[in-house]
Amino acid sequence: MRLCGWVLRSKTIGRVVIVEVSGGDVRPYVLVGKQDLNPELYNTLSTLPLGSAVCFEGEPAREQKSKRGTEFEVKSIKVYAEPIEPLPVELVGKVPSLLETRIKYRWLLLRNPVEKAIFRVRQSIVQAAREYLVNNGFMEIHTPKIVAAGAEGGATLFKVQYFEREAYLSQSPQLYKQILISSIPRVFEITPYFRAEKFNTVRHLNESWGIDVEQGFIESMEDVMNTLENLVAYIINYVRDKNKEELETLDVELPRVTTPFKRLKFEEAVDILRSNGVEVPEGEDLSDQAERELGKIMSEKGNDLYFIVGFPWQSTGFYYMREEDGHHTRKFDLDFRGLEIASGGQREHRYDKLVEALRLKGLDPANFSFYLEAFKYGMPPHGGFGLGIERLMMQMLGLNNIREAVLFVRDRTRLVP
Ligand code: ATP
Ligand code: AMO
Repeated sequence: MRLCGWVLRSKTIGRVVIVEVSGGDVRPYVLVGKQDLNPELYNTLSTLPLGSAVCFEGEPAREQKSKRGTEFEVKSIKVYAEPIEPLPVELVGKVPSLLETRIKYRWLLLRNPVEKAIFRVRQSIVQAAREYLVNNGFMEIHTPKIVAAGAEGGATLFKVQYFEREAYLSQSPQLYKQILISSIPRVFEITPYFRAEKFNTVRHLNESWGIDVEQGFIESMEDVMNTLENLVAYIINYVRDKNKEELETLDVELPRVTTPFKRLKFEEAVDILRSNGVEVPEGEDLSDQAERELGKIMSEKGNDLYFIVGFPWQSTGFYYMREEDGHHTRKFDLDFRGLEIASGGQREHRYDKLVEALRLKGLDPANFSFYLEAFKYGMPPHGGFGLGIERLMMQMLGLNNIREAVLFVRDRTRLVP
């Protein structure tokens, strides 16, 4: 077989040279050249500069002695490119602890098994999600990322000049996935979210990715929560089964996930926190510190993943259905060890109520006429959610900073690479 990659590490021990090549697998290919057996190959391998791009012909060795990767018996090797400057970062051993360096040189550090493993898990998450959703009758859609109206509040909109008009980068496919429920019963999109989050936190990006789902003809919010918990369980168990090498490389143990997840009413969450001495001001959303505390308390009871349901209407988006009591909404969050990884809920599908909700939230229905029109011609009860891919990765892999979960970071200070 022919395999290709980059020379990651090279070591000569007496008459034996061992070269590690970082290629398509998590673990490197290990090429062994023995002077006594094949002097020509030994010479070529011994003089390969670190970082060279090479392809080799060979077969996996019958005896696998290396702990670092798969050993190959090499028949021939060809060099395609050599570095013209020394590598700017150390690619072997432990990945640099300085996040700054990791972000700047991620494209090169991906030759390191640890860095590569993170993004192979990301790829599996997307693949598992697509597999689960398609198998359950959801159709994959693509909606515009240059939009005329935001759905998640004006404060985090990025403005763009769209010819003579002002437009925005899409914060979420919310309005479009709902519009499509007027003709397709189940849709999903794997999509970027652009949000002008002004602060630097370890769990916010300005360009992040989500798995967005919308489901029509629901009986209640429970239908949507079922879809989300089954999807998350499917994704985590998929990675657990298919990414054993990656998880081992990252030193991560992923317990098997079972459903259903615990449902906690918002007021219950507040009570639990207060009885544990955490202050929660009346009428406010949970602070991130309160969320983390709640995560610890829930994990101790064996609930790493849990829903918080029934948020006060004043703190939620206009599109969530308001309960009869006027105070609560059919909105839920899904938290994973104290971090919100998804939110969603049942939507207001009744035209008049939706117009009223826009007004009550201080928004001008005229700006949403393209959206409202879809509610005039038989819009069924529906609901959905957005699941943050990087947030899910953080909690699955124990990453401390969301910036570790994205190839090219977009935050307040980073626009390159
Ligand atoms: P999302 O914006 O996706 O709904 P979130 O995690 O930002 O999720 P919020 O409900 O907006 O959740 O906020 C939860 C807590 O996090 C709040 O206490 C809020 O003060 C804090 N928070 C939200 N955004 C930021 C930010 N950009 N920087 C610092 N703190 C933030
Ligand atoms: P929400 O605003 O809660 O809901 O976003 C859904 C999920 O997306 C992730 N997320 C982010 N991750 C990193 N950086 C960010 N700046 C960021 N913003 C959001 C989080 C969050 O839980 N339209 C609704 C969803 C719906 O109701 O269908 C929405 O966007 O994991």
